[in-house]
This record gives sequence, structure tokens and C-alpha cells, in this order.
Amino acid sequence: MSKEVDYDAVRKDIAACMEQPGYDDGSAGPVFVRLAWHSAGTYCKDTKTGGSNGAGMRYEKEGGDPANAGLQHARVFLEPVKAKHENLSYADLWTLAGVVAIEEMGGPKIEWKAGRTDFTDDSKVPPRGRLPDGAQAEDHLRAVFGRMGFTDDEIITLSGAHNLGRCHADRSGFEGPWVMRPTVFSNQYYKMLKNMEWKPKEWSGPKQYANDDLGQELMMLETDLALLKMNKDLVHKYADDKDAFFDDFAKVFAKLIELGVDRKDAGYEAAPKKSNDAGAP
Ligand code: DDH
Repeated sequence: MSKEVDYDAVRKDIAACMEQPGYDDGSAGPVFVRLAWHSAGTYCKDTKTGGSNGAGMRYEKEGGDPANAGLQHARVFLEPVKAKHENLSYADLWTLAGVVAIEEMGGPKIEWKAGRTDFTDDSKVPPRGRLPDGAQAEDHLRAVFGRMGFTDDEIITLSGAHNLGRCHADRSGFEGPWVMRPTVFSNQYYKMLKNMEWKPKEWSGPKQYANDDLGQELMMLETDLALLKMNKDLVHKYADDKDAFFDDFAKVFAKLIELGVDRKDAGYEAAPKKSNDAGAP
């Protein structure tokens, strides 16, 4: 049995299964990005727990966290890729799926390294409650992302992923997309924050903001609007300079998906030798 994984073939297989005509806006890309982010966003730099190693969402303890509602769709879409590449870890698959999705949807190329391993039980799965709550504001953002080791500016850059996808009332309680073309990676999200006026949506759901000037109702969360208070100049810069956003986003997303990955950590199962590891046989 070969231990090798052909990551170029994995990338192609992920790209092929992004196309999901009956699902959302026809693409699983946005939910792949969210899967990658939630797999990593549990990291705590002080206790060195959580992060993208382990694929803890396979266990109820993490997979059943209400913050992860809906991500089972992404995991199910990716199952054929895992089945085809038996030595690929789920933790590598989920992070690579986010990277491939961003690239395929027109975003920047993001550095990705293999070597994550999967937990064999749920003992190292981090506690629930580590992911951000969209109804809160900048203090909460600083607490949650500071725990992962991110600065205010990095929070603003990472949040640009909300160029993609939408909220689903049956998952988070919130509803709707942030931008007009939610399957294209762009800097529209920052343009919306810079140029549009956001008013509380009149509905019985959780507090969110709405604007329908473009003929379709778009949305913002409290946490999205909080970015303007954290560093308005950076939000405006990204609105005006797509290349600057793409460059910064590629770096910070690469940092995000490395959180909790210690390839030498003896506590994890040894990673199988990968075909693209450096060095001669
Ligand atoms: Fe997000 N996000 N996110 N987000 N996110 C949701 C959807 C998507 C917050 C809340 C929500 C990031 C940061 C934050 C994506 C990527 C990223 C939804 C809707 C909520 C709520 C879920 C649903 O109903 O299906 C909050 C709060 C924060 C924050 O505090 C900063 C980050 C850092 C990323 C990232 O990828 C780097 C993506 C993509 C989606 C769209 C998913 C989909 O199914 O479509």
C-alpha cells in the first residue's frame, strides 16, 4: 500500500466537487472556505490547543458545535475526495479545500503545506465556544482572534472572506449574502462597508444590518461593521486596492490554516511520508 498522496490530483478533485448545481449559489466553494477557517479558528496560542490539526469536526464534540452548523455539507461534498486518496488526512483535505476554493473563485494563490494528522479519538478536541459570534462587536473580535494570535489589522484582512457565500437562517440564524456575486472572490465586501449605509434589518431574527440599494438585499453582521471602528483606513484601502487586499489575505489565510500544526509534535501521530516531501528517497 502506497503512503504517497498526489496533492495535484487532490486539488483537481476538490475543484471538480465545488460544482454543486442544486446547492446555494451553485458552488460549494464558500462553504469549503468556512470549513477550513472553522477547523483552524479554535486555536489558543497560550494553551496551544485547537487549530487545524486533528480534524476534530468528525467528532460530535466539535462537529455538533452550533457554531459549525452547516459545515456537514462541506464535509459530505468532500468525502469522495477522501475516499479516492486514502492516505490524505481529513485535516489536510479540509484546509486544502479552502485554499483551492479561494483560488478557483478568482482569489489569490495561498501557500499550503501538507502534514496535518487526524485525531483518533476526541480527547484533544478543543472545547466549544471558541469561534466568533456575529452579534457582538470589536471587544469580542479582539478576544477571540487575539487568542489565536491575530492583530486588529489581521482580523480586518481575514474578514474579507465574507466576499464569499451567505448566511443561512437554519444554520446561524442570520440570512443573506454580503455581496452581489458571492461565488467570486473580490474586494467588494470592503466597498460595501465603505460606500453603503447599513441599517438594522427589520425582522424577527437576530440583529443584522441590511441595504437594498443595488436591487437585492445585502447584509452585514455587527462584527463586520465593527471593522470600521477598528481601522477604518485599512477597510477603505482594501476597498480601493484589490491587489493590496489579495496580497495581505493570502498571507493571513496561510497563517490561519497553520495554527495548531506542529509537524514535530510528538503528541500527534507521525505524519505518513508524503510524495512531495523534500529529499531523495
Ligand atoms: Fe464568517 N460567517 N465569520 N468568516 N464565513 C458566516 C459565513 C461565512 C463570522 C460569522 C459568520 C470569518 C469571520 C467571521 C466565511 C469565512 C470567514 C456566517 C453564516 C456567519 C454567521 C453561516 C451560515 O449561516 O451558513 C464572524 C462573526 C466572523 C468574525 O468575527 C470575524 C473568517 C475569518 C472567515 C475566513 O474564511 C477567513 C465564509 C466563506 C462564509 C460563507 C459560508 C457559506 O456557507 O456560504
